[in-house]
Formats: sequence, structure tokens, C-alpha cells
Amino acid sequence: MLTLYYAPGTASLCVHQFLIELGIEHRLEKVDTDAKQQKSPEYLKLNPAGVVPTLIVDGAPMVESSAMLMWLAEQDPQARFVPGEGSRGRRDYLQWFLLLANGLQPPFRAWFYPAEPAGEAAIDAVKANARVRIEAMWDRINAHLEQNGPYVCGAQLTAVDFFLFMLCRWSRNMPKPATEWPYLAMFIASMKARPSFKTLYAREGLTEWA
Ligand SMILES: N[C@@H](CCC(=O)N[C@@H](CS)C(=O)NCC(=O)O)C(=O)O
Repeated sequence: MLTLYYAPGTASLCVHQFLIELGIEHRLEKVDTDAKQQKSPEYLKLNPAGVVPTLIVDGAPMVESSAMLMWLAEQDPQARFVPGEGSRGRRDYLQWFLLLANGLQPPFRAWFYPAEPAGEAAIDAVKANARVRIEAMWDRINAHLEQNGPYVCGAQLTAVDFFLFMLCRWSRNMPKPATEWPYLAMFIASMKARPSFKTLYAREGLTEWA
């Protein structure tokens, strides 16, 4: 059985929701990030970067939430959440997975851990820059959804939408959250309406942005 090391609301959230959505049996191991459990020698053996999530598959650890989503989508016998090979949707799927993981998740890391890139003295500049980069991506994704939505790959809901939805959630307390962009707001509302979202919130004990 799969085991997901998670912490509520963090990068594990999309994987947790997707496991629920797929109906794949799994075990949860909560990582106490307040107590820095993710930096313990035991956890670092699983995830050398000391971050959540980690997914244990056949006894071997897998890292990177976006890779987990892609892999899980492939495990679904009905292939419900991955566009068919050779389709326009497949190109969008690959492109946006990489773009979100390389271009949107990193500025969120800078926003939430602003001392990391250049120390305490640079916090304000790092956050200001992260905000600009995040909002530029919302502009770009909103335009894509307007043209090709309602989901990232058009009419088909795919694994990449769960990744995008989590990133949207992370912006909820920012000066201009993702809900300020109309097509992103519609996307968010439709993702929130999924039963897996309710189950996820109950399991992780989340209430904010319900
Ligand atoms: N690219 C990684 C990012 C993982 C990540 O940065 N996780 C954060 C929570 S969202 C974390 O574990 N932070 C605790 C820390 O860095 O000590 C992924 O998507 O799996």
C-alpha cells in the first residue's frame, strides 16, 4: 500500500486530494513540521531535501509532488486524469506541469521562506519579487483558461489541475489572491465543488478557504 508523508495544507495537499479522487488505498503519516520532523535524520533518509511530501511506493521513497501526480495518474486503469497520447491536451498537460513546477511553485517558496535566498536583510525585496512573479503567472494562466479552459487541458479535468488548485490555495492570504482573476476564480469554484475537496479538508483538519 502507498504511504503519504504529509503536513496539512502543504505541497502534500494535491497528492492527498488526488489519491482520494482516484480512490487509491493509502496510509497517511503526518509530519510535524512545527517540530521540524522533516529535518530529522530518519525523514532525511526518505527525502534528502527535508520537505513534504514523500510518497512511499513498494518500500521506496518518491519525492516532488508534481511527479507524484503524474505517476498516480498513470496508475489509474481508466486513465481518467491524463490526456491521450498525441493529443493537444497532452501537450498542454506536459507544458503546464513543467511551467507550474518550475515557474510558479518556486516563487511561492520564496514568498513563504523569504530568508532562504539571501538572508533576513533581503526579505522585503525577495517577497516583492515573488509577488510580481506569482501575479504574472496568474495573468498567464487566466488568459490560458479563458482561451482553452475551463481546465488546464480544456474540457478534461487532469492531474495538473490538482497541482494548480493547490497553488491557487497558497495565494489565499496574499494581497492579490488567485480568486481575483475571473477564469481562475471559476476554476477554483469548480475544484472546490468536488467531493474529494470536502474529504481532504476533513482529513487534514482544514477550514480556511473552504
Ligand atoms: N517541490 C517540492 C516542494 C516541497 C516543499 O517545499 N514543501 C514545503 C511545504 S509546502 C516544506 O516541506 N517545507 C518545510 C521545510 O522546508 O522545512 C514538492 O512539490 O514536493
